[in-house]
Amino acid sequence: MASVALRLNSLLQSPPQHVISTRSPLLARDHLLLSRRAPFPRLLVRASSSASPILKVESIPTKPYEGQKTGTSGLRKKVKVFQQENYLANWIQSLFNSLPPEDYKGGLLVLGGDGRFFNKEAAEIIIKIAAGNGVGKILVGRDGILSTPAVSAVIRKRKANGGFIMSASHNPGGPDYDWGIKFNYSSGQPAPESITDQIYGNTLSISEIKMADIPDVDLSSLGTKEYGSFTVEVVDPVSDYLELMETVFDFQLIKDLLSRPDFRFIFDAMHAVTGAYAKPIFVDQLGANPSCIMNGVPLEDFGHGHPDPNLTYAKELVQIMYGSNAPDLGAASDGDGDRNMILGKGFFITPSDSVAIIAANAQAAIPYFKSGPKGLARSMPTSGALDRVASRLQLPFFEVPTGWKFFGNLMDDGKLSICGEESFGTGSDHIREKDGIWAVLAWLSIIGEKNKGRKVGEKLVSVEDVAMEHWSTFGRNFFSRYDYEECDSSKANQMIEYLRDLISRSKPGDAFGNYTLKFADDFAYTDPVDGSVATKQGLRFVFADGSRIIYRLSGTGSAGATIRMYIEQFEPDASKHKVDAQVALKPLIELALSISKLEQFTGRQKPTVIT
Ligand code: VG1
Ligand code: CO
Repeated sequence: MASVALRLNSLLQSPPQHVISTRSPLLARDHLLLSRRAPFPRLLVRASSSASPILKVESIPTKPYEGQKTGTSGLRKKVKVFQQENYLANWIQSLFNSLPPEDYKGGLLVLGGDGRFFNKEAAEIIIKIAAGNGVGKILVGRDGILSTPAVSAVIRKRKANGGFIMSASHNPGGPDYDWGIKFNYSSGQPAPESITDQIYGNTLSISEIKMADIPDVDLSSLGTKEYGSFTVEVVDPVSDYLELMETVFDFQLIKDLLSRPDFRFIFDAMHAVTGAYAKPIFVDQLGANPSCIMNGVPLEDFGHGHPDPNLTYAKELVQIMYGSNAPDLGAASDGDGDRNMILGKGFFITPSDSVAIIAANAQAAIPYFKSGPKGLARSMPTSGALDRVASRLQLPFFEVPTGWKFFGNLMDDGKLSICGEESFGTGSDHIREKDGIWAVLAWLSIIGEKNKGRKVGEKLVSVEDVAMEHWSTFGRNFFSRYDYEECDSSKANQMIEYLRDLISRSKPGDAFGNYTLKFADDFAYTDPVDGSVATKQGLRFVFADGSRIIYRLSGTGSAGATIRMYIEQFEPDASKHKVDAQVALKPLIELALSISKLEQFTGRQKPTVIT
């Protein structure tokens, strides 16, 4: 689809009239948003328009704001920034200004979010601007709730032209914290940079917002409301998504596992959006005990928490899973429901291993993959565990930059089924987003499959057993990520520049401590489907034994700079697989700190988060 986006881009350079006049050839192609929809009336629906029925649209003068550039995943800023007059409205209008009118006029859009503070006001603004720009219908999750994977699922199922996700994902919420907005297009995929760059360009020159003069819409009850030619339908946030999950997984297999008296499961929704999905799916459909859900009510400030399912921020769950009498499988998801963390009894599955283990077991345990996955992919900093599965299963394999948007083209092109990121993102081509609940269902399926037919009282195959068995087959890729959050931006940039310079001076064979350099570079990616190129995607030092050190700056923060340092080392010897990753990786971590002079540049002695 991004190839189409790129072609559209060149069209978008021209004035809109030109786009309208080239409408037929555009519609003849499998183009960006409206490919699956009938043509729409292209007249602007204005008070002065002769079109009928009439929706009153106001033209609101506005001035550009600086800095409305999207990062790894959408536009994220402090709530107070978004609360400035027309700040959100400018971005939404700029988005409509970036799309060919055929891609939204009279069309269908989806709107939902993770329930965080400011979502309610934001939803009303988005609805009015969508109506003001001639959108035909908007589907909104009840109370404005839809997880990121659910938005992707709804867009695909309802053949919508695209959708908005109101979320800053794993960033904290509340009046003093973060808010965010993402746009996905008709395949359910996050908008590629070719579109987000257009939006950013338009935010710098915007002068008018088109807003429909309609009352605030009551989003608390299901049903349809019509305002002239514009319709709002409030939908159940769970049903389309649940229906999809039922086609992907063998629910009976999972039910059988969850009903065993010798198996206990616990899910931490972190007071975020999966709270709305956990009970209907795990309890009502799959028969889990209602007490298995922790923090299951979505709250505007996530209960003062940081809704990031990792060992630092999901500490309540981690304590339970590492405590006495721990459940057999523990899982958590993030603000918008696209991330997941999987834990066994006193055992952490790194996301890099998780995607590899899911891929290795998918065909046996998950009906959606009964003919085997088509191909596998990971983001560059994610460990090479998945590469080993791809090579053993003789599957096409891809390494893409950080950010889910890079997987979509490969999926649309039929090249990719299962993929993941080290940042607790795992998913497949059932939608075009990473999917937290999907990953939990995948793990329940794997454990269910491995224990099928085992009698109560027999030892069950545990999460740890599955990992140990995987490592003994494929070897273990020890992996860790150190995050240094909210560093001084200029100092972080100086460190990156220093490393770029070091890379330019380094050559294969150079010694770095006890390691011999194979190559060092700044990762660049050429999309095999549309040929688009992404550069400066992370600084890599790859050593002769396959060990890697990677540095990048986060593109999702809202204050300062977050430095991410990724460390990986392969260990084929099964007798060493039980070693703690921090112990196994200690020499490489020390080398990474010394190569980068991280402490000198940033003054930080310790990371804020270790994965
Ligand atoms: C982080 C992760 C990246 C992920 C992105 C969005 O980006 O590293 O793998 O795709 O967040 O996840 P960055 O640029 O901060 O490293 V989510 O759950 O916040 O939408
Ligand atoms: Co997220």
